[in-house]
Amino acid sequence: MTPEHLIVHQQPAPHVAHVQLHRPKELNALNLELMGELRDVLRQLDADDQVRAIVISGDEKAFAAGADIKQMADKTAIDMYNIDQFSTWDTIRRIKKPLIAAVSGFALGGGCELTMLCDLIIASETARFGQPEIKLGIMPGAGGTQRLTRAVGKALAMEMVLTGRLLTAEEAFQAGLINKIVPVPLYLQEAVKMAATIASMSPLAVRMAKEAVLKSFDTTLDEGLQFERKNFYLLFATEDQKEGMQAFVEKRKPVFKGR
Ligand code: CO8
Repeated sequence: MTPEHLIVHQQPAPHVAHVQLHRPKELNALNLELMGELRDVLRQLDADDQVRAIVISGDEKAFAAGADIKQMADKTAIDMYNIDQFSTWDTIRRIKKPLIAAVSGFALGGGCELTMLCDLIIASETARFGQPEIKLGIMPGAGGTQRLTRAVGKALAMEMVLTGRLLTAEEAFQAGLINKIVPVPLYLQEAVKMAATIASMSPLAVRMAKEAVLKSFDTTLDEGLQFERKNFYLLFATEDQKEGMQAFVEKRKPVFKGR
């Protein structure tokens, strides 16, 4: 079924897909329908051998201004419990291919949390990152207290979560939240370029490397090192490892096939 709140741009670069959040009048506020569509589209792209990296963007004014406040306003705790919206987020967390957020304008609340669920963040100069839920009498619920703290440290995370202060792109970059800042007309192009670079690598190596980096968030150093080592050894079972090393020796570009 064609999604209503997303636009899927096929192949802006070889083996790259681009999913655009598309509720422009609501600053791409993440209602349940949009998040359900995003989960389904990402699952399809994850299963598509032609896709090796996925860019997620909004538009120039907003990546996403958060969860849809109007949809949540009159919900009870039991409604929220029954809706169980975070199972959608858990599914997105398990997407194996690299996700690159291309952010311009507002990335607030759930929008900021969605960028942090991605593996890399490219921002325009106008990007603003924040967790302003405290101003609504709630708190972040989709990883904002956990991923933000791991990314920027306790002092800044506390300030953002407890006061709702937004970070400029420059502050987000200085704090280590994002990878790169570019002028507004280039933010999407730059994210696609980053995705294309990743898509030119061995997809199996990319997948196992992503897995290993993410593992570092929820395990001990000892277990993480064991996990890394197993993935490292496993890659020597791939044709791509033979091709990558042979190409280096022969001074040519490797052609990775994902086997
Ligand atoms: N939800 C619903 N509608 C929104 C949202 C939102 N989060 N943000 C903006 N809109 C709507 C506005 O109501 C307005 O609609 P209308 O024209 O019908 O009045 C339209 O988008 C344009 O917005 P503004 O007129 O307010 O635009 P401004 O440029 O003046 O201001 C701001 C932009 C500063 C971004 C402002 O809109 C704002 O403060 N938005 C709310 C930001 C916010 O508080 N986000 C956190 C939401 S709570 C949350 O994310 C919880 C996360 C945990 C669960 C995650 C599950 C997805």
